[in-house]
Amino acid sequence: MVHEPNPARAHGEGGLVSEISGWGGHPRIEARETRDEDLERASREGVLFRGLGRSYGDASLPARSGAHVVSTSRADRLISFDAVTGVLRAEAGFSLAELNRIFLPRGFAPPVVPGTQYVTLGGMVACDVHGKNHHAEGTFGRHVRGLRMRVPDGRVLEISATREPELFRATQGGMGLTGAILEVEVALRRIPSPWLRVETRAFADIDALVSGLREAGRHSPYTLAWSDTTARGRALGRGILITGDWAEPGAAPARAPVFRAPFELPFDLPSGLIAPWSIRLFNSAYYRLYQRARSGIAHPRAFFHPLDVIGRWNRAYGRRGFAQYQCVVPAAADAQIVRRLFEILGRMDGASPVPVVKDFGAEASGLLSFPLPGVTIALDLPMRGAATQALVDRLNDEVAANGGRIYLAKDSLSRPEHFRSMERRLPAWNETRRKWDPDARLRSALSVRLLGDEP
Ligand SMILES: Cc1cc2nc3c(=O)[nH]c(=O)nc-3n(C[C@H](O)[C@H](O)[C@@H](O)COP(=O)(O)OP(=O)(O)OC[C@H]3O[C@@H](n4cnc5c(N)ncnc54)[C@H](O)[C@@H]3O)c2cc1C
Repeated sequence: MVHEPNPARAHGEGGLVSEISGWGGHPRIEARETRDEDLERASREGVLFRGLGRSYGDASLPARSGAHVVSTSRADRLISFDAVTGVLRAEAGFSLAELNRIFLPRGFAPPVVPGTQYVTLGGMVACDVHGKNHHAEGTFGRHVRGLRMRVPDGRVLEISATREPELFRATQGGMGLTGAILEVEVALRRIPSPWLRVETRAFADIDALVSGLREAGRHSPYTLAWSDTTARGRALGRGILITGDWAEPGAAPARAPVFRAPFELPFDLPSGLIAPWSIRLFNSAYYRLYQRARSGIAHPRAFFHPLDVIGRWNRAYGRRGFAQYQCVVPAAADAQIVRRLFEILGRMDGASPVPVVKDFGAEASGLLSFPLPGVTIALDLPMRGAATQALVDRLNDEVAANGGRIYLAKDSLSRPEHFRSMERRLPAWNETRRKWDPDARLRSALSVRLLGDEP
C-alpha cells in the first residue's frame, strides 16, 4: 500500500508559538510546533522531532522557550507490508492506533505495545517502549529491522543492527537525541484472533503479588499487576494480577473488534480532585471489585490500552498536571525494595491511583533502554510543587542505592546526579551521540535538565 503525498498537507503547518507539554501537563513550555508530512524536508534544520506527545515529562519539548519542534503526526503513510514475513515499513508518524485498526483484524499484531495506542512508531523507537510481554519479548527495539534517519550532520541513512549498529543501539531509547527517525521497519507477529483470553487474580500483599507475577510469566505471554500503595500494614501493595494471551478462533467472537472514538474529557478538572483521600477510596474499591478471580474474553483495547477508553484523561489532574514516576529495581530483593518505595509514598503523602507493577526480562540492546531484569513500578503523582520534587528525590535515592533506574519517557523531575548514578551505560551512549553530533545541535528540555546541554 502506498499513499501519494497530499498537496494540501505538503507544507509545514503550524508555526505559531503556543504552550505545549507532555502527557503529564508538567512542565509546560512555549514552543513553535510545526507539522509536516514530508519528514525529510522537515528534518533538514536539525530540529527536535516529537510524535503524539504521549511521553509524560519534557522529552518531547524543545530545549528552550519559543524554540521549534516538529510533530511527525502528519507523516503517517504505510510504505510496505510483506504478508509472508509480517515486516511492515511506515513513516515515523504512523500511529499504533492505525496499526491496530488495520492489522489486528487481518491476523497480525504489533510485537510490543505500551499502555496507550496514541503513540507513533518514531516515539516507540525513541523511547524503546516495553509492554505487558517484556518478560517474553523484550522491548519494541528487539523487533525493529531498520530505520531511515536524518543524522545531525545532515545525511539521510538506512541503519540497522548491521549498518551503523552503534547509532542503531543509541537511537533505541535515545529520546530523539541521535537524529530524526523518518521511517521504521518492524516485524509484526501472527495472531490466531484479535481478541484476548484474560484472567485476573487477587494477591494479599506486595511479596505475594511479585511472586505471582513471576510465576504467571512462565506460562502467560502478557502479565501485569495493579497494586494498592494506599493499603495499610501487611496489606501494603496488595493487588490484582492480570494475565492474557491471544484467544483461539473457536473461543473468540467471529467479528472484528471495533475501535470507537473515545469519550473525551472536554476541559481541565479542578486540580486537587485527585488527592490522597479520593485515591485511597478508589484503590480500595478497585481491589474489592476484582478480589474474586475472573476470566473471560477481552477487546484488545480494553486489555492493552485500558486508559484510552477516556480521551484526554490527563485533564482529570487539572492545570497543575501530574508527574509519572516509573523505575525498575533489580531482581535480587525486588519485592522488599518495592515495599520500601511504597512506604516512602505513604510517609510523604504520595498516593497514586492504581499503580502498575510489572516484571521485566533481559536488558535490551538499546544503549539507554529502560528495562533491566527485575520489577518496575509506575506511579501517577498529582503535582504538588516542592512536595512532589522531594518525593521523587527520595524515591530516586532508594532506586539508585539499589542498582535500579528510571524511565526517561515518564520523567520530568529527576536530577542529573541521580540519573548519572543510575545509568552506567551513559558514557557509551554519550560517546556515540558525540560522534554523530559533536556540538549537541539536537537537544530537548530533557537533555538540558539531565545531560547538561546548553538551552
Ligand atoms: C497512558 C500511557 C501509557 C503508557 N504506557 C507505556 C508502557 O506501557 N510502556 C512504555 O514503554 N511506555 C508507555 N508510555 C509512554 C509512551 O509509550 C512513550 O512515551 C512513547 O511511545 C510516546 O510516543 P509519542 O509518539 O507520543 O512520542 P512523544 O511523546 O511525542 O516523544 C517521545 C520521545 O520520542 C522522540 N521522538 C518522537 N518521534 C521521533 C522521531 N520520529 N524521531 C526521533 N525522535 C522522536 C521525542 O523527541 C521524545 O524524546 C505510556 C504513555 C501513556 C500516555
